[in-house]
Amino acid sequence: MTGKENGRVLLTATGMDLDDWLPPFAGRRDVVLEPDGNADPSIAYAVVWKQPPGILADLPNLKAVFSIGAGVDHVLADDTLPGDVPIVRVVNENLTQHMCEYVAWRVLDHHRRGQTYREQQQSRHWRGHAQPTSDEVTVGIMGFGALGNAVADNLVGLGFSVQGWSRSKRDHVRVICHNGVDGLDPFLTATDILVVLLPLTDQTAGIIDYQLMGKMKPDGPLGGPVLINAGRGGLQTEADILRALDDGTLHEASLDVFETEPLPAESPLWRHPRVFITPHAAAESDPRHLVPPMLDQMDAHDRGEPLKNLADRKAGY
Ligand code: NDP
Ligand code: OXD
Repeated sequence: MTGKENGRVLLTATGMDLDDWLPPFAGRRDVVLEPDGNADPSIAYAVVWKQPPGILADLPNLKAVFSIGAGVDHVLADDTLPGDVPIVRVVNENLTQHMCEYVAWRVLDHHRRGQTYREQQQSRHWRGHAQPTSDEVTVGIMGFGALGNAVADNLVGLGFSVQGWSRSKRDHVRVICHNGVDGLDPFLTATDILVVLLPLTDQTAGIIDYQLMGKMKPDGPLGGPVLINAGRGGLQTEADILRALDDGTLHEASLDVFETEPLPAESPLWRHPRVFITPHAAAESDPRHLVPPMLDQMDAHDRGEPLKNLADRKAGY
């Protein structure tokens, strides 16, 4: 096959450079960056990151939309999205590995007092601090799905005590699992480091607020609770994070995602001495690893096989 025989792929994104996404499609499917006219019949699949609203509205032969990320909030934000088209999200070893690395890096940096030692280095101050072992620290993973489970396995391997919180009941041999609204308080009160890996939905928007941070274990071995958010910025209230940091409710934070991205230059988070910022880079979507399985799924679907890793549109993730 040259790619001509198959339906074409619409590749569209906002705020992201697509140059690296084109080569992996070569020889398998033709890619277009814009539909030919309003009701382009040649497009069978769309691969999207924050698609321009309306671009998917009138494609008569659109069979599925592939999200460029694990989250699908950016796809569902488009009110004109056809109601019956399946949405495939990313569940991929490479992306998972990136997230495991990011979370291990941030957890270990807070655990090993990275910020304190960086400040001491600035003033050439030579002083060691008492160091708890990892099993004395409880990491609570909020959002215990594909990424949360892999991150948990990795942290268990590093010796941390790990808990998970999900919507439905989950089990894990080495992780204490909590779920639902009733499970949230017991999960939070035992947590020293909160790792947020939730999707952004109507239920989770704004969940990381002052009240929630105030429920975390106040007197743990790290000098206070730590927040790591690698889920979505819409999950957090940044004014509450600043308030919690400044009144001691929260000890430190690592934030990869923000209410507004890019994080505006005037945000006080940039300058806060106990906040570590990365620019939504915890787990980049690498086209070399993500496009081949997307193409395989498109071919399989054309042969009549069911799509894998479908988002539940009603649940919003
Ligand atoms: P999954 O869908 O596999 O897991 C989501 C988890 O969140 C599940 O455990 C789910 O519960 C839980 N959850 C959803 N809603 C609720 C709720 N209302 N209450 C309690 N738990 C809830 O997603 P992934 O693990 O693949 O990805 C998670 C998120 O990570 C993505 O949606 C995306 O926003 C973010 N992400 C960020 C990246 C970055 O670079 N910063 C990169 C990749 C992803 P249940 O198990 O019961 O379904
Ligand atoms: C994702 C992301 O959802 O990169 O995969 O944010």
